[in-house]
Amino acid sequence: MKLYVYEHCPYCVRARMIFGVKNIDFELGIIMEADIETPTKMIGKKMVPILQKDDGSYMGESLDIVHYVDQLDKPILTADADNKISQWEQEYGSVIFKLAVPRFTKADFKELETAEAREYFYAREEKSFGDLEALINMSDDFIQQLEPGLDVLAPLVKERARSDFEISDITLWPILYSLSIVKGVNFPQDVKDYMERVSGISNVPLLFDKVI
Ligand SMILES: N[C@@H](CCC(=O)N[C@@H](CS)C(=O)NCC(=O)O)C(=O)O
Repeated sequence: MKLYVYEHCPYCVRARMIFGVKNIDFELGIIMEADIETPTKMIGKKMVPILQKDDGSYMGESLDIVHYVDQLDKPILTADADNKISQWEQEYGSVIFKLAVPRFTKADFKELETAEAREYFYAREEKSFGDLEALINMSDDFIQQLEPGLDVLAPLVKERARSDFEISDITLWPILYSLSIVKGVNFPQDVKDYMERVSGISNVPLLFDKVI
């Protein structure tokens, strides 16, 4: 199977995680940001992640891919989402993306390796988020808004360490993956431990080496 992604994309991270957690072999393919044609041929629109199954057919939508891969052998994602984690994602996801997305546009990701791709991505994200430089300049305020949320998250993820890997890990961890590109965030130790532990079992590296 081949999974097509953008490296920065948190939805793509969801799909990468299930392969890592279940230790299933797959090939990782990168689609360039300005490439409209390739994904459109596969699933009818410019969107990733896209899974190419062994029969050659394509599947989009991160959670559909996650569940498809999970059910290939002994499903592990049997529990419902943890409500407290879902609420936390709702409450703090938006400030995390205001911090992470402007940095994604400046970082060293494979899908941004050409000037055309980076320009395309910058324009795409400005359309969704507004002035990206203004967001960068507001980083201290956003970090201040976020840090109480990380304190709320600490006991929740500590608890997660005692349970099996679940769908809430698939939805929460990519948000923390995104946050790991942001310089100057004080992660409570339990959150840092969770980020590192799930990175290990998912085989998806965090972005600490790219911090901006
Ligand atoms: N609902 C989709 C959302 C995926 C998504 O929004 N992917 C973004 C990249 S992070 C994308 O492909 N955006 C359109 C584009 O590249 O122009 C899923 O869960 O897979």
